[in-house]
Parts: sequence; C-alpha cells; structure tokens
Amino acid sequence: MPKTCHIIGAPVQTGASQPGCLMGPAAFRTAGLPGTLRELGWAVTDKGDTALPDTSPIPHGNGAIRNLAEMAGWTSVLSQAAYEAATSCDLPIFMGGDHSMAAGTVSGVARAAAEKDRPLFLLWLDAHPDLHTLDSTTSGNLHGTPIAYLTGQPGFDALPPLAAAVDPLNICMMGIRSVDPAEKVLIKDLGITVHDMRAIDENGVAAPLSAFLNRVAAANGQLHVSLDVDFLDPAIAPAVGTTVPGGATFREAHLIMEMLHDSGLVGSLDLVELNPFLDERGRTALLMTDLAASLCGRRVLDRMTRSFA
Ligand code: NNH
Ligand code: MN
Ligand code: MN
Ligand code: MN
Repeated sequence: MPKTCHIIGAPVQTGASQPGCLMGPAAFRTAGLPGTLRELGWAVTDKGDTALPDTSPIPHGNGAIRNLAEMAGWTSVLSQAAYEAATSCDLPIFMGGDHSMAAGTVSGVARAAAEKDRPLFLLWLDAHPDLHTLDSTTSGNLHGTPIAYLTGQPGFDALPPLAAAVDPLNICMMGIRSVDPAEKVLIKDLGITVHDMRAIDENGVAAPLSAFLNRVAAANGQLHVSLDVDFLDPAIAPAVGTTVPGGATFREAHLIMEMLHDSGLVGSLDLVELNPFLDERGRTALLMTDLAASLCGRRVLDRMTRSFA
C-alpha cells in the first residue's frame, strides 16, 4: 500500500510585512510538488487551497499589530484542516503562506497527536524563532508570533483556544540567526533547544539533528517540521521577504531532509514564507519542492540521475 499524502494550500500573507506569499501554493504546484511526490511512490491528494472566512477587525492594545482578525480566522480554519488531514493520511504537507499559518497547522496536528496519546515534537527550521507575544512584537508582523501562541504564552485570547499546547521542551530550532531581545528571554525561560548558525558552523547539522530525533523516537513522539524559506541562504533561496545572510546551504538542508526521511518520524510538514513575487525564475520554489522530495524519500543519487539523464 502506498503511503498517503495530502497537500493543502494556505494562501496566507497577512502575517508578513510585504504581500506575495498568497501565491505560494500556486508556485509549489507549478514547481511540480504533487507529481514529484507521486514519482516517489506516494498516493497524493491535492486538497486545494483553504479559504479565509469573513472577519471583522480585532483591536489590540499593541498598536503595531496588523491583521489580527485575519490570523485568528486562518488559525481556526487551518487548525481544523490540519486536524482532519492528520487523522486521514500519513503525511499532510501545508503549502504556505507566511509563517503565521503555523498557528493553525501545528495546533491542528497537536490536537490529533494528543488524541493518539503521542507527544508532539516540533522541528523549526528558520532564521527566526517566531516567539513574539502580541505584547512584545514591535514589527507587528504576526508571522513572528506562532511559537508563542503554540506554547500557550499569555495574551493570545484573540486566537482560538488550544486543544493541546506544544511543550517547549519538545521544540528544536535550527538555523536561527535573527533574534529579537524579547524572544531571547523567552527561549531561555521556556528551555527551547536552539541550534543557531554559530552552533551549526561548529558542529554541522547531523549531530544535533540525530540527538533530537533520538529524543522523539524514545518518547514515541510524532514530529512536525516547519520549514521557513529564510532558513536557507538567500543566495540559493531569494524568494522571501525577510532574507538573513548566512543561512543553511543546499547540502545542509538536503541532509536534514534525508535524515528526517530515514527517521520515519515525520507526521506533517509546513513549507512557508515562499514569496514567488521575489523569486528568480522559480528557483526557490523548485528548491523547496526538492527539499520536500528529499523528506519524502528522494536521494541525492536520484537527483543526479534526473539532471544528467
Ligand atoms: N522577529 C521579526 C519580527 O518579529 C522577524 C520575523 N520574521 C520572520 N520570521 N520571517 O520567520 O518581525
Ligand atoms: Mn518563520
Ligand atoms: Mn524566518
Ligand atoms: Mn523584529
């Protein structure tokens, strides 16, 4: 029996400072994501794009915040869609959309994991920890807040209540290289594991990732992977509104995806922050699609065979 994958579009751009992520799901389809996974033997169902219900503005004391009602609406529909996908296929892939969508996708898969009595673990591949509360964000860009919401920090009453919060001790962040002061404090207080770029330069990606995967396996955990385009170096992945120099290389990113595949632990995946308006001849959409393919079992040798065939 082939493994089943649902791909779900989340055309969310209200959490980012500039428009364009709305086109992300279409770019992933254009880059051939569904067909690539089918070639690898997966039974893929494209569930189409999720739509935002009508919203009315939600005021907040922090005047910097923009589009809070939209984040609340997306969180509610995406959480339900993610819960349904997580309970009806082996691997839901959520095509974003800016990172505020993870408030919905991760809360939905967390609810499904809790019902199966399995702890949810979260691998956050990003230049940023996205750990602002609604009170601490100074940019007001809500894609900087999902981890604070998901771990149950106070002040998120405007968003749907969590069926199951994510234990901060079950979160591993890699690639981090842009952290705001309030986020730094919370990382320490909550005990989140962070392998910043300094650590990756010194240790590589394999050793810290293996250590985390061993913890997930020992706890019989289920793993959600959230891959932000800006985890990658802007030289290979320009299609993102928040480029930060010094990101992960092609080889580091592929190694992570291949190790994730080999672990057999990944239950769900976000592909986020792709802004096709900023891309160069689709190269970022193609790279993100290749990374998803590596997570789904494609090997470097297969890639080489394809490109030299
Ligand atoms: N910390 C910054 C902010 O809150 C950047 C967040 N932007 C991201 N996160 N792209 O992944 O505005
Ligand atoms: Mn992010
Ligand atoms: Mn980021
Ligand atoms: Mn900031």
